Amino acid sequence: MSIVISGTGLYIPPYKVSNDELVAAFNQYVEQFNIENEAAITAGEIDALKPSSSEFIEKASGIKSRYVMVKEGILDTNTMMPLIADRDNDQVSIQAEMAIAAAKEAMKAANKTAEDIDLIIVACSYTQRSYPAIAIEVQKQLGCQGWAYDMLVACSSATFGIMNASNALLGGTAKTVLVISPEIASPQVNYRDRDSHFIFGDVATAVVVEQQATATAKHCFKILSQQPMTTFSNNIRSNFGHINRCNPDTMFDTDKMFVQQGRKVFKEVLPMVYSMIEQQLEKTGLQASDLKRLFLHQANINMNTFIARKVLGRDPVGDEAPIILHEFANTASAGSIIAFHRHHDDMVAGDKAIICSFGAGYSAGCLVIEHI
Ligand code: CO8
Repeated sequence: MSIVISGTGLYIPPYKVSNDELVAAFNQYVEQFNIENEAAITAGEIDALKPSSSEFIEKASGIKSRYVMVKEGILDTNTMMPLIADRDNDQVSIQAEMAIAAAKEAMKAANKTAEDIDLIIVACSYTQRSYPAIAIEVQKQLGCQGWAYDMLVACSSATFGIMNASNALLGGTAKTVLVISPEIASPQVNYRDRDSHFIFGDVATAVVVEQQATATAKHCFKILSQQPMTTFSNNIRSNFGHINRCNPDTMFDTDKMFVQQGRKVFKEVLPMVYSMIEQQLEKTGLQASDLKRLFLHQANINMNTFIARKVLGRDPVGDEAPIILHEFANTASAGSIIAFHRHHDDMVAGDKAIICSFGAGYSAGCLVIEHI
């Protein structure tokens, strides 16, 4: 049985935050902090905080701006988090709302209606609650039958989700699968941390996965090979979880947000990823020169350029390895799918590509695909 990706969808949140806006708020916070703590800083008890800069952010990461679901609060030095209002249980939750919008676009691209979908996988870095699953809420709102579940593998959630979809099709437990990645990262960003205040944005992506035999869309991509992998690391970590409330003294500490050793991640993840891509190409009997496009995880432009150069043996040209970081920032597992969504319209039968994720865990996932 051949499995294809037959549609993609993208939901862009309503608000944009530029580097300049974030840096202005951060630097105002730094100034306030240093004034308030002047005595302790002078006594050498604590270090003065250093300012951030838009130039550094763009050069180090390639990020120019990001989208967020709620902007209110992020730039206010007294809050520095999005002020997301609670919704009643009978209202659609914010994460389901994002997921539904992306899902509808993917279904349209794949020529599918709610009756066709019999499995929904919500695959992302965080879900706003543990139960009922966001995927089951989306299932109800879309009017689909079958089954649905949530899964979390940080930046590799979308690729692992597509692999799970493919396994469900092969196992006969589903006929048409929606894999949705509503990444609402902004609540987990420490906007007071110079090293990471600029990294993330919110977004939702969706893909439809089905058998080649049922696919009717204009752009269908057969999955030639797929490989997930994980290896434990504390270098990207968040200790946020349901146990936090059991220690009121530490429940709001900064380790409950996104924390990383960015340099270490950069150095350790790169070799892991390009050797994985090489293995996948070998497994499918392909050369790097057979690839029309590399849809890579979007965490850092220098990382993407390095991987593309290593795989291709030269610098990528044109949109061979598309970058969406400048507009969206790091959107965790949605990044490689946004690149795929935005840059596949010109692909024709026989064109091959990879979709590759990498991030916290560590985790990495690689799919080799071919336009049929
Ligand atoms: N402004 C100005 N200067 C700064 C700033 C700033 N904001 N931050 C750091 N600097 C300074 C540093 O102090 C340092 O100065 P000095 O040389 O004097 O010590 C200098 O700039 C260089 O600092 P770095 O070495 O840290 O800079 P890098 O070039 O390494 O860039 C990056 C930092 C951008 C973080 C980079 O290391 C990177 O992108 N690494 C890869 C990280 C990565 O891929 N992580 C994956 C995370 S995504 C993921 O797994 C998903 C998790 C789940 C989702 C979470 C949602 C919230």
